[in-house]
Amino acid sequence: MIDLHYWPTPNGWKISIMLEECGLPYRFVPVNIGKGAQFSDDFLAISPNNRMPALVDRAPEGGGAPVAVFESGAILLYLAEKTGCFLSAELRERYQTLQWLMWQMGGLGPMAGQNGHFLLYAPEKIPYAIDRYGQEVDRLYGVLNAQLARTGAYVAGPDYGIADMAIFPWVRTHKAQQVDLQKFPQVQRWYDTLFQRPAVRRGLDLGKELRAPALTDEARKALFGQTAQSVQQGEHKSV
Ligand SMILES: N[C@@H](CCC(=O)N[C@@H](CS)C(=O)NCC(=O)O)C(=O)O
Repeated sequence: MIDLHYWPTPNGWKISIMLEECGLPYRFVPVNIGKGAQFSDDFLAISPNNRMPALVDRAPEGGGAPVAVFESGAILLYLAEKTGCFLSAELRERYQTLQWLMWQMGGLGPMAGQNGHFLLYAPEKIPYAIDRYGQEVDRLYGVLNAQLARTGAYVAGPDYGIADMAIFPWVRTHKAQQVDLQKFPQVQRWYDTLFQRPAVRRGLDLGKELRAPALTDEARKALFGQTAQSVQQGEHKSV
């Protein structure tokens, strides 16, 4: 059995979608990041970066002790290797997928995260930050659009895979990111295709009733203002 430590956010959806696509049985363990659950000792033991998602596989290949994995890109890889699904074994195809997975992890995810922060959560509107991240997100959508025009199908080629599952949840937030998908017809085409997949819908639905309509003061306190000192001294342990 797999334990999925999760909260319904874009990085969490990557893994709920993958688990649903693979049909693997799993148990959903909520990590309420708005209440500081990411700082509990039990969670930090499997995810020392105090971020979700994280996964514990209690029945790993070859047996032995449970395997714990944090970072959504590493978890997608782990599940692809465990199941043999959504990542080709052929060298060129495999690295097509891996490079787009890394593009999401190092580019689209962090940039869209900062874009969303300065648009939605920053206590004051800082035009330079909004322009800086908005422009980079716009550039990344352009790169994605051009790639999807080249493949005519999925991000890494003719087959759907873990790169699509990593990128889709962030594109799901395009409205909040103030990205107009009409500017990116290939992204729109791909987005609509993925959105029709029943497993994608089930993945997006996991824990949706837990999503808070707005950022509360308590959540702001748990999520923002973390420093090297505060995380080492357990200052955010509110639950
Ligand atoms: N690179 C990480 C990012 C994970 C991440 O940022 N998760 C957010 C929610 S989307 C989180 O757990 N935030 C808790 C916090 O900021 O303390 C991954 O892809 O797994």
